[in-house]
Amino acid sequence: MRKQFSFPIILTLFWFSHAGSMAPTPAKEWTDLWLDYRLVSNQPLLQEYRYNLKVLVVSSHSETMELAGAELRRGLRLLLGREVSEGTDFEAANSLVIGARGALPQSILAEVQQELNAAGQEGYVVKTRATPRGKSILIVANHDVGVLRGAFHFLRLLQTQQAIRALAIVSHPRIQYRLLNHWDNLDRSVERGYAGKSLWKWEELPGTIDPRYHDYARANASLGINGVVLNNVNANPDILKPEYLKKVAALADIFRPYGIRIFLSANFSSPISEKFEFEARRRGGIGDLSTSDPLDLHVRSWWKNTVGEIYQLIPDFGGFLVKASSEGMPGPNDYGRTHAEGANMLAEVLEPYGGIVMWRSFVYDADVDPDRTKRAYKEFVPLDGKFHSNVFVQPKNGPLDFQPREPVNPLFGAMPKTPLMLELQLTQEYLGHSTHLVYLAPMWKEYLEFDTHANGAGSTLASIVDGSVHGYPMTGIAGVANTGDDRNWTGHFFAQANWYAFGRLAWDHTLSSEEIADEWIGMSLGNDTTVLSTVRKMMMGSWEACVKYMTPLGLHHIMQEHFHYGPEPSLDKGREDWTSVYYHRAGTTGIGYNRNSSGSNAVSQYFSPVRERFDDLTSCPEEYLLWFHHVPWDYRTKSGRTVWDELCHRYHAGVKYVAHMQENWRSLQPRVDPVVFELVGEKLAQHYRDAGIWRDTCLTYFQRLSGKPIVGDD
Ligand code: GCW
Repeated sequence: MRKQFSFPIILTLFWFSHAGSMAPTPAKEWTDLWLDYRLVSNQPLLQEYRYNLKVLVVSSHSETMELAGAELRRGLRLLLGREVSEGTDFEAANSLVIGARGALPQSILAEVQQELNAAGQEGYVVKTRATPRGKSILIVANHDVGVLRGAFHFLRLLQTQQAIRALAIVSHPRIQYRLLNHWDNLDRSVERGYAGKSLWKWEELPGTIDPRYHDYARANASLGINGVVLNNVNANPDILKPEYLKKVAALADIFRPYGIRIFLSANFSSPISEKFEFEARRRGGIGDLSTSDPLDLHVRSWWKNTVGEIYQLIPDFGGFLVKASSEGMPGPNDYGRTHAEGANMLAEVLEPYGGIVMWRSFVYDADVDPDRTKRAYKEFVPLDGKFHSNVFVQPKNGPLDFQPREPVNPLFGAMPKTPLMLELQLTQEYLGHSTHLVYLAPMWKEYLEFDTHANGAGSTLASIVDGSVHGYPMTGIAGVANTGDDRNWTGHFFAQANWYAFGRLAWDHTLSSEEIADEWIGMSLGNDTTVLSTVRKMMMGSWEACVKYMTPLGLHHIMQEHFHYGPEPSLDKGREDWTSVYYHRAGTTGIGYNRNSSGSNAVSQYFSPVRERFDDLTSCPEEYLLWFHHVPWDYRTKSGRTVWDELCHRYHAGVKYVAHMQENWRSLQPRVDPVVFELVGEKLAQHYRDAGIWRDTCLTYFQRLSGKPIVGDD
């Protein structure tokens, strides 16, 4: 039945069925993401909010302050169900006063001086204030963009139905560069994108401005994301041509008032003439040179001119993200130069403008080591201290490639003199694309909280990335975006939560996954307590379930080649070709990749005592068992089951969890928006089918090697 209704028909039916009722609940506005302010349902709170929020006082006028004012006006109108009046009296009771330092009267400044100092360049203060005539609420900051972020924070309090009687919030980001990386191509395809085409309509820009650019910037501003890399790291050199730079500049103009700077991925061959035809990714560039050797003076001046042109158009351009000498992309290695020489050449020309280079460490040159997971460390650690001060090296969270679960990338902690920008992946390349419901915050927290012991106990990944361990002069975090032009932005409604969670953690990595889930659910699905507790439970276990039905016990990279969605454990192209059998190393006697000290010794790249913990079979966490060890099929795991039985158990448990999610979701039918209910239900049905395929394919394949019966109850 369900499938007979197309999406617009469902919407129309829903609208008609509610059109005559007293208080129609509109179908969820997809474009608003977590910002579709709905009337506060808790009556006492609604009265309290209405009483306290009668007047809005906006202290000054700039594009950013206009945005903050408009957001509050709209938000309050929808949340409180009535207009707030505009005022100019900073001392009025029951008012909301917003302003940046320079525009605040002395009386207010004197009261918030300390908090403003603590809020820093990017943060804000939200504070209840006693005026001579009663109470007011201040949203103040050192700069306008802080006020905008504070406005979003304040609205979030109302959306999640928090008390606002005595506010004393000072918030500032723990990490300086908080970026989304788009792997968007100029033809609007998106590498590893599962939510439609690219948001950037290059063919229309700069003349036509899609309103979604504003919606996108608004959503990011609500999270405090302050930079966007527009194009794929497998970069097309054309992005640096003047006609494209004009398009980029148009986007920069839109994003600027939201506190978001533009960055671009640069192709290392850009200075080379297009007449030079190379293979696939090493195509010619857009310049007139025959080389892109970073030490060549012509190459350096080509970049200098190009960067100069960029800053003419985009005075606050952020800098370049570079994938070089990696997966066929050109780079300094082509000329016998190091990554540092390549990165520094770009850093030098960006430096006078305050621009930075983000140089990815995702390299795995087969000549470096037979174990792919060891290669980036071996290439990059010797370069520590050789990069210019405006260069980040950007490693992925794990040493392989965004697997459902990996141990932490050992580069973190091993480059104390080089700021490392953590790269996470929001788009679910290896975690079920936009079909599986997988809440990624618990995974990111597992990485962030992992203690590397780089500088003794307490050297968590988060404290390396935020600069507290090595005192980095700049700090950064990047997330590979999961957005596209799909109506719901991310393909799966629940994938919006990963965008949200990334932004929140980038701002404050100490937030818990539960807190973030609660915020997102409250803002996106409402504050019904049953909805909150049921959806939170679904989300919180969803990543662990995905690990179980895909790659339990430390298995990795057994996905279908190229597509990376379904299982293909039998994929074999010879040992050194990094296909499934290279990674799982399953045979008739056992399973797992021996990376301990008797094997590839990848464990040696970790700090003591992590190294010893991973090295020793008995102390190695079982989550990474088959990542670091090859064990016989009869090896006893901590549960008392053999490794074979444990694999069976986990594959079954993972799939069962998806069935539970389906049941839980069904139970929410009367409580959530019907369109969301329907579409998520359909996704979950496919999720369940495909998780079953993972379980059956993997267990059948491994069984042929273990020779043991598949155990488990379904
Ligand atoms: O995981 C691999 C992906 C590639 C991606 C590459 C990278 C952008 O399969 O699609 O290319 O990682 O991170 O550079």
